[in-house]
Amino acid sequence: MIRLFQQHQIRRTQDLSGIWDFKVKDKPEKYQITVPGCWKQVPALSTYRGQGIYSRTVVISELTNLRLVFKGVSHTAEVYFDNQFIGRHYGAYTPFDLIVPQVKAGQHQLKIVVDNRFSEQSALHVPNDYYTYGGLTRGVVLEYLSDTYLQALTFTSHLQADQQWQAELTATIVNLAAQTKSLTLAWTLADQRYQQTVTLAANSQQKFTWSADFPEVTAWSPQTPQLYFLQAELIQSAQKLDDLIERVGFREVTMKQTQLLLNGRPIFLKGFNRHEDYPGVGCSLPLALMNRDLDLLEDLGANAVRTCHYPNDELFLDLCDQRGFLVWEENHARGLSLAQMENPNFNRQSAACIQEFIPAHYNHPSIIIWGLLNECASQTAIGRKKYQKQFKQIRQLDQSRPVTAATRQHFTDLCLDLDDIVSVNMYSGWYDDHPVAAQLDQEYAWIQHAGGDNKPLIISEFGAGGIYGDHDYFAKSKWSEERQVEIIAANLETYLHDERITGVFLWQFADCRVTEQEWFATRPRTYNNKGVVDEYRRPKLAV
Ligand code: ADA
Repeated sequence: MIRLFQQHQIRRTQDLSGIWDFKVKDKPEKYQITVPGCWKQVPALSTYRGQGIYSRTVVISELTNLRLVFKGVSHTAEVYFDNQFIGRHYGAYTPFDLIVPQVKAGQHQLKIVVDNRFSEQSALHVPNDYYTYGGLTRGVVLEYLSDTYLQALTFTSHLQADQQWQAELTATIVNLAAQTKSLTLAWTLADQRYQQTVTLAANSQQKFTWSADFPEVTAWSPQTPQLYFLQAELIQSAQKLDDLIERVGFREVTMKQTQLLLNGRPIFLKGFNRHEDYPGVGCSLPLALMNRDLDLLEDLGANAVRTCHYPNDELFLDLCDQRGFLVWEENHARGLSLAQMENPNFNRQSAACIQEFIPAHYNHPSIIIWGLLNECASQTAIGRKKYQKQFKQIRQLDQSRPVTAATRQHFTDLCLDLDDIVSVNMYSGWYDDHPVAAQLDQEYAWIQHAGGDNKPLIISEFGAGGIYGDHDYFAKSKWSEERQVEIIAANLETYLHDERITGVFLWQFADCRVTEQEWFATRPRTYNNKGVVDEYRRPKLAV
């Protein structure tokens, strides 16, 4: 399953989830492996970093253009169809698709060589305070495409002065044929219909728009997460050629001075940072465990999640849409130094990640903030140029959401003027041994002069390590559950009662695995232990 709703009623699709053949490159052993999944599920491969080969046959029932959709391969994929190389993709956390034209009916061979090694070639996947797993970690789908097909739909809603909703819609249509095509594009949304004639030149791609008022709809909000199906169909001489369905919510995110507004009303974000990680399944959580995480977050009183530090599986975003969670979704990057940002592949790989995830996730009403470059070199002039570039690229792709970058360059950050929302990671009581309120006051005073005045302020990380089961009632030494409680409580008491703050994201929801060699010395058990639940979601005292 790749989405929580059906995206096509006309286009034929085949979910390739299941058991695939797998082997490690240049080794004879063969395994039967689950897709989606990480190869660490196989006991013999639980720490393997290298190249792995996934293969399976697919049966095609009629001559067709075939589209292969990969929701996430960690971290580099080379795809072969009937032993012909058809494409390559870098980056574990963004979807990509490949088209094989005019495939004949019958059996065909699909092979994907997956690589999760760190090297100069990889600027974003580096040894880090989370783990880069290997595998076809998110869903894979095969689609039968007509020559002319709907590539994407976007939906943007706006609350007008009379409190009525208006929406701007776009459809991107591709014509693979060598002739011009004239078709009908039929839209349906919230019981309204609209049709237009569209003409596409041979081998072209074009955008078409529809804009309308929707006086009867219910707004999407955490209290009423009302969703609507947006459907577009391509019709030629009464024959339906293709369709695409998106699930959307009418909601608007704006800012008024230091406030963040949802549908015109101020909101306060009570959030957690969450990594996609779970023992046994790595980053490839099945739906049941994703949903359980949201149950636990709801139980903790949270209304928001930050997808630190990369775009998430769309199934998780679908759940957030459905359950009314507010999401800060982030471009892939964590703690990159200036030298790492100067990797010759950094600009290209970052731009590709943004180019892939923002359009793919644009329609999720739950996403209310885009984030970028968590704790990278924002204190340097060269770093600033790279921040500027990413802010610009995101804003070109989406003007409807605020953009922010979480910083820990206290008093030296050069990029606060670029933010729509200022976001600071504060570890008072853990790394920094000073009183929470006094530190916040100093930070606040600096922000006002560093380009962050009159903007909403979010404490995007705060927290403390606590090892599940480690108790030290009297001394409350660091790493004990008692000390973790004390530090989190002191931070929360300050932030939740301070009117200058628009939201908090606790670091972190659950303990997550880290890259071993580079991180073990400061990360007992080779886990980042700042979760309020451990990796199995067993509650610590902090809960
Ligand atoms: C940073 C970083 C997190 C995590 C955290 C920590 O703020 O953004 O990914 O590494 O520190 O635990 O130190």
